[in-house]
Amino acid sequence: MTELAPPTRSRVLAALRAQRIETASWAFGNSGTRFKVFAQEGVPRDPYEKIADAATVHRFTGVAPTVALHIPWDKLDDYAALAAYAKERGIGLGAINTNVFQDDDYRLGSVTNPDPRIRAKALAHMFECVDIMDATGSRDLKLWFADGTNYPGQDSIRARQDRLADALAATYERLGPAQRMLLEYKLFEPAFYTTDVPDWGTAYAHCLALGDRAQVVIDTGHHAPGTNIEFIVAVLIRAGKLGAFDFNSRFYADDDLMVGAADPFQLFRIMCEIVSADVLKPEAGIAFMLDQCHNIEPKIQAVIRSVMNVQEATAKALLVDTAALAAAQRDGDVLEANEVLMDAYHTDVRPLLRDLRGEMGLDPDPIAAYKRSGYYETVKAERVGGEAAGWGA
Ligand code: PSV
Ligand code: MN
Ligand code: MN
Repeated sequence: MTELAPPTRSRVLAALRAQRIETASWAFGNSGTRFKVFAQEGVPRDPYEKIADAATVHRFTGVAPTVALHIPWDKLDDYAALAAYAKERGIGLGAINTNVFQDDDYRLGSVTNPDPRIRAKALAHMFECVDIMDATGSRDLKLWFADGTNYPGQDSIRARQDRLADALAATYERLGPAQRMLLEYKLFEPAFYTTDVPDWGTAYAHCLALGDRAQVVIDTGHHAPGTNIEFIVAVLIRAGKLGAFDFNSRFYADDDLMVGAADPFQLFRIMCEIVSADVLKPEAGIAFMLDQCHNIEPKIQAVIRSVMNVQEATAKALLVDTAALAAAQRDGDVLEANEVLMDAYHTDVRPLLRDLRGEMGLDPDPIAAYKRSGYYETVKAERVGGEAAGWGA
């Protein structure tokens, strides 16, 4: 990398130092496809051990100070005790994810189910998750609904939207003043004909009707191939409705592979929208979370790598020469504008990130440091005969 001018260098380093990436508890447990879950040694046996793994990621990266929970995968009697344990380990508890998709009752949907008894059960779970947020001090309630239909005529599309709106409104009412509701969309799966929240437009329309504390989650794996995700990012930022990302990468559908693995250029383009709108800083309120499954690769190491991938894309976005870009755009110089962006993308930012880690008192190479630490060998020896609930359960 050519030498950066000192003001640029300190601006970029300050932004990277302030960056926050939230890990997910379920990334540390066993997961797989519908064909096979490959069990790994040393996986956490309970939410406490997942927290310990998340704290390990933070210890080596310095920018992942919170971990999201999924209920009931992380069900406990005492969430305040879990929050205290996390604090002891140097991290906090992040978003609370609801789970209204893994129960036989939800065959025809949860909050959009035609049966009012099932809808009430799903709503009660959402309220329970807000109670958990009260105990953990979490700011965000994250909602993803597997609801939809498989066959034309199976149910009324409009009636299901009405039921969804009712459940969201009741949950929104239950939130405290410092709490937010984040609504995630997904094109398809498990429903194959209609999905009740299939796209950002539907999520946006519901959030708009609810109020300021309802915002949209962009899961990068939840779109049709070829979708321009950075366009969605730009539109939602402009509307003040981008609440969070679930980062992961995909080659085909909702692959949940490591972010930045399939398409690092897409991740860069997304981060360019974030940086250019000045919403990278935590105070801007956008949560950058990982929602991934590490089916065949070592999990903690994969989460560390994912954090580093996000940092690399962010560093490149921060290096875009904004003055040169603005001038090229003003002049209508299409190729020059594109080249300014590509120059930043092609910069090798790894030395800069190594320097950042050094300045933060971290090992410049988090993966090597993690491997040297012997953490995995220790937990492998300790954690025998168990497997935490999660996708693999
Ligand atoms: C659904 O595919 C999803 O992306 C939602 O965020 C779930 O809560 C999550 O996966 C669990 O991995
Ligand atoms: Mn997700
Ligand atoms: Mn998903």
